[in-house]
Amino acid sequence: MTDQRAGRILLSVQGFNPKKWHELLSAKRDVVIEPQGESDPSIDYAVVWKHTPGILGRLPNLKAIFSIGAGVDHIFADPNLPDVPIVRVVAGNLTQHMVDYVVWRVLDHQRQGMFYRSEQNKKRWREIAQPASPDVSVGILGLGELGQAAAKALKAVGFKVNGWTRTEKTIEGIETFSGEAGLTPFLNATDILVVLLPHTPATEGIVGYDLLSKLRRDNGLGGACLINAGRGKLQKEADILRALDDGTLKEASLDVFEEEPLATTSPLWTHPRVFVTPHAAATSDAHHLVPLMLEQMERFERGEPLQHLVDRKAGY
Ligand code: NDP
Ligand code: OXD
Repeated sequence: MTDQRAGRILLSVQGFNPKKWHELLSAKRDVVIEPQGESDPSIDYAVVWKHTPGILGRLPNLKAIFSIGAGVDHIFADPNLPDVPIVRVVAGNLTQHMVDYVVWRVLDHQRQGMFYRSEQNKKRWREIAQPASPDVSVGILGLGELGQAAAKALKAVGFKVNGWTRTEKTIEGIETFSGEAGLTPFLNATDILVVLLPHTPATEGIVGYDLLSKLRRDNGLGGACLINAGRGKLQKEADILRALDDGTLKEASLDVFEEEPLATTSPLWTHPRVFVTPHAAATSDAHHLVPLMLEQMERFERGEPLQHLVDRKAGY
């Protein structure tokens, strides 16, 4: 019966239980989790998160790959990736979650949340400076879907906002910098750094000691703060710890890590000025994302172009 339905899907996921994804996708289409044999011509689409490397190369009629996340580094990790369009997640619900996370963490650093939580534990009644938002400059590395939405929300709260991108951009109310030449002036004008870059060969390890040392420390917050919700491979954790311990960095909020899950032995877990979340800033929700993926497949089958395509050359 179900064989009559168009466009069979391979669902290949590692790292979480894809039961919900399977349930929702298979309500409309045939879904398999393993190709049949060495070459499976029956599959049209792949929906993936950290798929088994090489598996997509066994699908000679594959028409498009759908990433379960906004980031696609997990797809490019496959050395045998077939040359078909890659669609990434762009969705209002995911963007809103990221905006909420960024605004939460920026406000916590601005309002000295780490200091006050520690004071409360000691039952100490002591006030320290909390500069108003217009006196704090937030710099966002990456002004894409998520970075721009976060920038607008922070601007609406009252913060000064800067952004850094690969290509030049003009965005009302945001001071923009681009390319290698723009990075140092961007950092020199930033009190709280928010990282919302994709992980590509060009961005790997960018958040190291050298970058952190260029942030503005002589500010009303009492030092520079880091928030990384992009990817763990963007950061060098040993450098972050060194920067925290020598005063280059005051505090950090980290949602992503070089290796996930973060090892229980990592000193980041217990560092008094580090706030850890388990890659939970903006989780892909099957209920919101499956309808968007199915809609894209239908559009494609009607001969319309796919949306939110990844630029293979840029890697994001
Ligand atoms: P986009 O592709 O829309 O935006 C990426 C931004 O990064 C663009 O502004 C781009 O510049 C900039 N950029 C890329 N490479 C460079 C470079 N070499 N130098 C300077 N700027 C660069 O991505 P999204 O905003 O949708 O997502 C960003 C990342 O957030 C994802 O790749 C993913 O890793 C992460 N993420 C994390 C989640 C979590 O829960 N922690 C959830 C969702 C996403 P330009 O504008 O010039 O192209
Ligand atoms: C994503 C993520 O890329 O969840 O969407 O990290």
